[in-house]
Amino acid sequence: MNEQLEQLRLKLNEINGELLKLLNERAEVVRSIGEIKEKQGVPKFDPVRERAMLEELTSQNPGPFKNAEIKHIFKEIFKASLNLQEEDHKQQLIVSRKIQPANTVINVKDTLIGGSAQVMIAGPCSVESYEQLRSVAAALKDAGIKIMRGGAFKPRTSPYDFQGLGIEGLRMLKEVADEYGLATISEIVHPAHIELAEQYIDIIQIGARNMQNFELLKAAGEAKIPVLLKRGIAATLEEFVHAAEYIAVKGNTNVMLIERGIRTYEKWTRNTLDISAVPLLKQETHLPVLVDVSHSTGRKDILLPCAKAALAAGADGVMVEVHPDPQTALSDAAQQLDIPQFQQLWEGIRHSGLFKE
Ligand code: PRE
Ligand code: MN
Repeated sequence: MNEQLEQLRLKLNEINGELLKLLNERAEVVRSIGEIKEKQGVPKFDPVRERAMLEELTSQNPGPFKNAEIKHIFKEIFKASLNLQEEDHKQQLIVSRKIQPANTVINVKDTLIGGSAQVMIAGPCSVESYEQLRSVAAALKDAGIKIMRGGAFKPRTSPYDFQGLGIEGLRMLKEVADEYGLATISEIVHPAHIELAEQYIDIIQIGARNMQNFELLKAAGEAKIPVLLKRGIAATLEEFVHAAEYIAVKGNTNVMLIERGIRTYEKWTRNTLDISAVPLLKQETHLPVLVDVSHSTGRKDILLPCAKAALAAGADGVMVEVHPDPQTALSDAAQQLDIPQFQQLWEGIRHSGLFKE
């Protein structure tokens, strides 16, 4: 009995081998068809052809498999074949690791982002006054932090909320950053302001609400300075990466991606920090990946564990909002750290053993 079973199984092994060979032979033919379709510019998926094959197969089917089962099996074969054709001709993005295996390392006033060291970017949500900027700049300088953020153009949920100081805010940011030897990052919201930004700031931020503002992305692609692209509040990683591609394809490949939380049903945080975005973006692209712990959480009390998680997940840096007197801040008052809280966070990060300097 056992011997008979053994014999039958040996026979099945042989048939499996034959099927495997045939399936792969079929796959080679499918690939050749894919080449022709690609040259002719016709779609790879051909439902009419698939239906004709299924009809022919079922009309010839001697059993014992029922027609429904034969259809099911062959549909799977067609699906795998189509995948093969699409995979062969998939458009590779400039920002993808397949095109460039090595990390893009961005030099911002001699601070390298995306290399072996991780960076901290900090500063107020909005530029409000010289006094405010100087307090933060002095604290950053003391802490050895080289890049200061500060918003001058603020796309706010309500048109009645503080909209930022605009170009004057950029001027103030530059003046104070120069005094303290810091590099700056600020959001730009209008394509016409990109050239102006180059005069005042070191990194252009494109905000979450503008992640798919394609004209702005194209304009940033013409800029000579790096771009920090924030993930949209409801953007998939696929959309995020394609938004970065809009910038890269125009010639500016100095693009950094920043996860800033996505919208979910959770209310205990302002947004939900998608930590899996970090390793996925690092895997799929060669761009530096950062995490904005302030906007993703909207809170002050869980920044250290979130920053540690980001660094452990392979982020190239962390961004946080700091204000000398958060209660009076003109935007994002609830989430900005005061200077002692910031210093405590920074100590915690540096002593965690996770921050590579
Ligand atoms: C094939 C693959 C995908 C199409 O949807 C239809 C058929 C197949 O696997 O048989 C081959 C093919 O591309 C074709 O015959 O045009
Ligand atoms: Mn803010």
